[in-house]
Amino acid sequence: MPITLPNGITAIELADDYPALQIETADCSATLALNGAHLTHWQPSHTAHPVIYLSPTAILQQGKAIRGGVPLCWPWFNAHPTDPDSHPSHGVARIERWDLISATVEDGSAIIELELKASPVIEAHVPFPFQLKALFNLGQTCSIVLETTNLAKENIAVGGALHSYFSLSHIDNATVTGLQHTPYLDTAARPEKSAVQTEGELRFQAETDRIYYGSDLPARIHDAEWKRSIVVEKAGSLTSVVWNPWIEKAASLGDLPDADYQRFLCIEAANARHDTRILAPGSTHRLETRFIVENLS
Ligand code: TA6
Repeated sequence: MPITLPNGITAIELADDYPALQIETADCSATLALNGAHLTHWQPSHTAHPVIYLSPTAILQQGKAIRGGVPLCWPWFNAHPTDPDSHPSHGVARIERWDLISATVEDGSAIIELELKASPVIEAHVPFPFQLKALFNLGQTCSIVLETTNLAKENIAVGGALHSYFSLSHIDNATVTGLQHTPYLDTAARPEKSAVQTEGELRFQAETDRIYYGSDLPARIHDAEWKRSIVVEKAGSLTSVVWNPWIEKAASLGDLPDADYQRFLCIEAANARHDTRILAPGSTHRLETRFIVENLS
């Protein structure tokens, strides 16, 4: 990493040739891998448990997505819209090495900017020139911005998600509020089916894979055991995804311990399905999310 790092941010390796930044400030502890510009850990000083879940069997290898943390899914969400067999699920940004552009510490928060530069792998999957930046503000709260600028002479289509894995004491202790009366697509159902959420408190007893439509966040994850709520905000997104793989799907994932579906929940700020954005030449789209932890008395 050619830039000079300030006090509070140090360069580490999470595995051989797998560089990351370790952030230790008065306000938080965090870890940010350069592969995928992937936040793998964030814990503000006022909460006793990590906020972001990371699989203990996550694969830390170039070209592989990290299970857990906040994968930056770009420039499509889930399967490639037209040729899923030729392109990686959730795009290329989360599997490629990013460049560190700047890192500062201001008032207890680490402010870090990374950029994804074109590479043969990316050019094989992304048919347009772009600028892609990831901006992190890590302190008492956590903000992430994925900023796409269209460098092409024609419109481009950009989808994706900030695929945030939140750490739980146990899925049975977790409820989600803020999504009542919101329409969603149940993509775990076969065939997929549309519905409207009726319950004020969403609980989890099976595989849950829902794309909520509308500007439906903030949502709150309440953890009764850890006596905290995680507020998930977003901007630049009209679809939110709530995902837990549950037993069978968890067992099928080689980079997740079978029982660990009990230890996380994903709430994602997304540009999924019809919310894929069309960017005119020279225009910019910012997909944003922010996490706030509230301790419950
Ligand atoms: O965001 C939910 C989802 O699209 C699920 O359908 C599931 O595939 C999950 O993402 C994880 O995808 P990954 O490619 O990281 O295994």
